[in-house]
Amino acid sequence: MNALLSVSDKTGIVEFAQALHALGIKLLSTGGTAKLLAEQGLPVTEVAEVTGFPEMLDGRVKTLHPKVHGGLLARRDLPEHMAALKTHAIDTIDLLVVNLYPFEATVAKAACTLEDAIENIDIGGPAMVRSAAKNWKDVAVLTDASQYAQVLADLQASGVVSQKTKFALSVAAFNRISQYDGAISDYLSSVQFGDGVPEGAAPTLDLFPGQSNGRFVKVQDLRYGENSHQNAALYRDLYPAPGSLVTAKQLQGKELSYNNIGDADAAWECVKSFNTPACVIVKHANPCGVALGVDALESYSKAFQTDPTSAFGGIIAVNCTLDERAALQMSKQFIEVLMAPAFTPEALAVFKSKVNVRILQIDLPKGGDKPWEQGRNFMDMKRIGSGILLQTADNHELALSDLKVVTNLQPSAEQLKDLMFAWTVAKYVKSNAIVFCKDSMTMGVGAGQMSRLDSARIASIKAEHAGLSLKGTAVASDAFFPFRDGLDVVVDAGATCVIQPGGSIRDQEVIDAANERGVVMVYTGVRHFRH
Ligand code: 93A
Repeated sequence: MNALLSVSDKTGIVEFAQALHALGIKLLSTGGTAKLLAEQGLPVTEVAEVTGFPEMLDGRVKTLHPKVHGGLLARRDLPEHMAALKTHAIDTIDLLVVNLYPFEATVAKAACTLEDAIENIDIGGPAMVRSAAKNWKDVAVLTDASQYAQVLADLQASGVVSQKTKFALSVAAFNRISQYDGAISDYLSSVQFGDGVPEGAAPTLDLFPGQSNGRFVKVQDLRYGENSHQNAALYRDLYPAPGSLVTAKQLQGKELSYNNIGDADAAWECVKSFNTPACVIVKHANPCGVALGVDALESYSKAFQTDPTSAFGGIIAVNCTLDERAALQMSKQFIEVLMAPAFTPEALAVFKSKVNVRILQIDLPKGGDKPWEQGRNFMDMKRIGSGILLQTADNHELALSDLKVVTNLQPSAEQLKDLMFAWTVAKYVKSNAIVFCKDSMTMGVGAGQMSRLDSARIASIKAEHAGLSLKGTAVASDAFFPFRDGLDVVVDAGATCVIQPGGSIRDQEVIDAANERGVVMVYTGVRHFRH
């Protein structure tokens, strides 16, 4: 039996080689490994001696040779294979021990250059591992020192490595190669995406728009997760969409927490839906105030009024330049995160002393037809016990022409505007969502209730607490009213027009109620559940 040993991490290799030698197994090895084994008095043949080629190109070509790969890949059960080995004077290699150049450890070092990383990409090692792992029935392939004991136990017990062990080793080998290649791809992608773009390389974003393919790369470890006993990290798409939160530049403030990032994303996704100045304030992943205005100041002031209590410690996003006037107004409240596409120097100066406020500058998406061009995801995912739920993202955008008026009363132009605004906001509110709006401002938000009726009641109560009148408001419901009771609650509160998907078996009951109460109702034909 012949064993080829070629390891970068030499932990335990001498003892393992001694045990193999004691079992009568012939040892082949590459430069550094061979030297170490020979120093320990072990009889070892250099691969260069077997191939008849010296290691060349600074060691880049050591084992890439038919004498090595033939010995690994030949099927012992096929006479033609064995005959071919004989013709070319190739010996079988029955046991392969390889661990790879330390790519992961190299790039983890702060001082690592692109050249260091490239030199630590192992080519010959993975090639041998793949050959051996493919031919697992005949070759045992060890890719980690933790596997030495089991292989020795097999050999000492029966003189061979069991089929069960060999198959497990083959699976582990392919897993290791996949992990290794993943680390290389992640690192090089980060270099291309980040500041370390090699001279002459085109920026990633224009090269492969939207080709994320479900690959994620780690951005950073987070201090903790949703709660302090949970570990967490932030990953981003390999090729993030321009205008998405992960492309943000943090201009000041403490490190973002897990919850900060989740809430900031909810606020940013909502605020970028509007193409006139808008402000969104988020708490616990739900908008607690959304408004349009002539500028950042006006939209913020309106959004704040919706629910000043909840806005405390909130996440604020605007989709326009944040100037000094807006900054002065905002600085009166406790803010966790502040986001805008641009800040005036005077606005930034306002927050200079408030070192805890995390300020993020995020470019708005370029705009275009594709979700990616709008900074949107293609796919949504949700973890469940031992599984993952995948769906295409909810990127539906309602056009005025999609609306169907189902009541005797027709909406006025103003009502239509508020209905469209309310509908856009409702899309970002957790279900069941009920959103009262007037004059392009949220007046009451009911979120995340198990019954639509309760969401409607909560939205009204919140408006009352904020001292807002719901008289003449527009209401959006993210899904249909199953009964007329929900409609009655919002009309009792003062709503005069309602937007909802329709589609309940009791639609007629709800339409009749709307006509009876003298309000406008329009259908969208789509719903926006968000959980
Ligand atoms: O430079 S390589 O990509 N080319 C090769 O042909 C090759 N063969 C083995 N790297 C190669 N190796 C790697 O060398 C092994 O994967 C192992 O990590 C390392 C062991 O080298 P040494 O025995 O000289 O310390």
